[in-house]
Amino acid sequence: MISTRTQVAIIGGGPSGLLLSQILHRAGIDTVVLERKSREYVLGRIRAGVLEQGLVDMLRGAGVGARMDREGQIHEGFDIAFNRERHHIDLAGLTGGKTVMVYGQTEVTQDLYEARDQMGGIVVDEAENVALHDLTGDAPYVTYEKDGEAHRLDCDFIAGCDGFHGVSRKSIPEGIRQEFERVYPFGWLGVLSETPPVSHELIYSSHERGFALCSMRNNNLSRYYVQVSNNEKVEDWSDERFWEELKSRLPADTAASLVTGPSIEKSIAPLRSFVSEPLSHGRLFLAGDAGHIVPPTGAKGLNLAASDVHYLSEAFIGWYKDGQDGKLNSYSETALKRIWKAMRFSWWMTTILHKFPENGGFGDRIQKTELDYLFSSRAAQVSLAENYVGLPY
Ligand code: RFL
Ligand code: PHB
Repeated sequence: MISTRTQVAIIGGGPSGLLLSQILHRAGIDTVVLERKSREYVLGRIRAGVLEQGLVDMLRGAGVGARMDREGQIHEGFDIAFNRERHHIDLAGLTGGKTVMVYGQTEVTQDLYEARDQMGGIVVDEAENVALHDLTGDAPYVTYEKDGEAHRLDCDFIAGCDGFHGVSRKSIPEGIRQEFERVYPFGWLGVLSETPPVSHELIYSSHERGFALCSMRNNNLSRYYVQVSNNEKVEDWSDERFWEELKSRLPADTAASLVTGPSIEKSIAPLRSFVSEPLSHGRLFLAGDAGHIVPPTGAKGLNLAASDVHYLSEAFIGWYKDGQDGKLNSYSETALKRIWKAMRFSWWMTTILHKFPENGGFGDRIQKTELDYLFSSRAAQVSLAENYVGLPY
């Protein structure tokens, strides 16, 4: 058994774990990140694309904002397509100038890995059989295997940043953990293609055939999604079939100007709302997808991971610098308040824009009326916009 020690052991090298490690390192707090997959695998995952101002500021503050500021796109609004028309949501005008940044999660993760390497941060990849021990005592530790050798990592605290399928959440005893969940009867089939985006802003489309989203990564890289039922298989979706389906769900003039091309990535993501409470247990603290999942409709998953990391890094810094445990004790409650607001918003965006097979006549009318009301009411648009650009933290 090889034994080492750190102050904060971080499980998971996704955006939550890497950002937490970067912020703590800059504050003089020692961390080790344990990641189950290879770096190549982590950097190959295509996920989020929309960053709130809060995350943008955090990345800049952590010294990892330079490439984002060069290559990212600031978006002042987006469109909702409905009934063959596009309605503009003027985020900046409705929120007193607030905007979002379109910059891929893949790029954020790459920038964080580079910064960790430059600062000599330790990220152990392909760490297998990670297990958490003695969470409720003063001396927790983590065991894992790397290249066939057993390791033990002693620490003061463990940050569980290992996503929805990780081990950290499951290390909280079942009697203490409460889970709240809604699984939707559909998923998103996503395609990445090296084609110019159909519009310079995002288009969320509500259509009787189902939801569609036109997004992007840069001027020659587009990201498109269509709602599919839960039993669809990605192998059954040729590129041709995908483009036809996407076009059928967009207003005719938008569909006519869509440039298609070969997909360079294609995958189906199920949609789910999920919260595990509390987010801490003894010396274990959960952040990001390890503690909660939102459907991607509101573009909130990565941004919620960032606000968790903000609260958690402040709490650790308070403990190490000032000997204060107040923010550690209140971390779960503080983070959950913001999480539930994003849960509500993501659920609502999902509800108004997707086709729900079980809706029935009444449900369909209410859904159409939600959109009618939204397009005709500035108050409703202000509410959408303030949530989309991100509630303060
Ligand atoms: P991650 O990214 O899942 O990273 C967790 C890491 O932990 C590792 N791991 C383990 N490591 C060690 N031991 C174990 N036992 C482990 N088990 C797991 C994993 O390999 C992984 O590297 O969680 P994190 O860091 O909390 O980040 C969360 C975000 O990735 C996620 O919320 C977003 O991608 C969600 N999301 C979006 N969020 C937004 O804010 N804006 C968007 O526009 C947006 N679009 C999306 C999305 C998610 C999507 N999918 C595929 C779920 C679009 C899609 C299609
Ligand atoms: C994306 O570009 O992947 C994306 C954008 C907005 C969303 C979800 C995903 O709401």
